[in-house]
Amino acid sequence: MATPSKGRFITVEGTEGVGKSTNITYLCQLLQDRGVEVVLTREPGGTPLAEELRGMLLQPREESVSEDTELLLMFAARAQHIKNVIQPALARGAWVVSDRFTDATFAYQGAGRGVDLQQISLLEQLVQKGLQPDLTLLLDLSVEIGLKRASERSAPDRFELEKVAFFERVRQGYLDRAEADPQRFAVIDASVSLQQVQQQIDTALNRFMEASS
Ligand code: Z5A
Repeated sequence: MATPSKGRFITVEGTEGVGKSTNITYLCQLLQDRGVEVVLTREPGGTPLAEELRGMLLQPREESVSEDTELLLMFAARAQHIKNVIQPALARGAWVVSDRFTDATFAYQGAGRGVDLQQISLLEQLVQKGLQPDLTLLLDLSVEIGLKRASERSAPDRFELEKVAFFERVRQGYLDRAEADPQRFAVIDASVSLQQVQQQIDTALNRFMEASS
């Protein structure tokens, strides 16, 4: 299969414990096997400053964090990430694979916390200036199984301390975005075995590469 020369932006999304970290490694290997230069990154984070902001955002704390503070810190980290990592990589023709991007803001801060989606859209325009992922893999899994998988792996961060109802809203927020933009999203059933999840990722990537070559 011919490898497209232009840089592409792929994001991987989903609620807690859906297997993003596990499957991103697989996705990057698939791309490298096709001769693509891959830049693997994540949000919040991806640059030294943005990683500091990530630490502030995820650390459980006694002081309550206002929704606006959380939203603005997410976009502050994103602005730094876009300017210093994503744009330069795309400009030289590399493919950027990001563990989460702005769909997470619409799902967590929007659907989860109840922040007005139009306010998020305004910040999206300000910070991204039209930049959007070319492909988004949404790993979808019941909240119950995802939280169980995540809890077996590490201590909970500030988000993982939220109640099940919060994650149900986040999951629905993601599914609504996928339904509204089926061209960009591929919804992956993450409830099945790792091998079956990876088969679905293979299919989605093949379809995307054929469409963009
Ligand atoms: N956040 C936000 O609110 N707004 C935003 O705009 C952005 C982010 C960008 C950090 O994200 C937090 O930031 C996040 C949302 C918020 N909330 N939290 N917490 P993160 O992506 O760094 O953290 P995470 O969502 O908690 O990711 P995670 O817990 O690391 O999950 P994961 O990467 O999706 O899962 P995993 O580590 O690959 O897999 C979990 C376990 O399941 C592991 O033991 C695997 O071996 C196992 N696994 C994976 N796949 C399978 C299958 N198919 N079968 C069985 N077991 C499996």
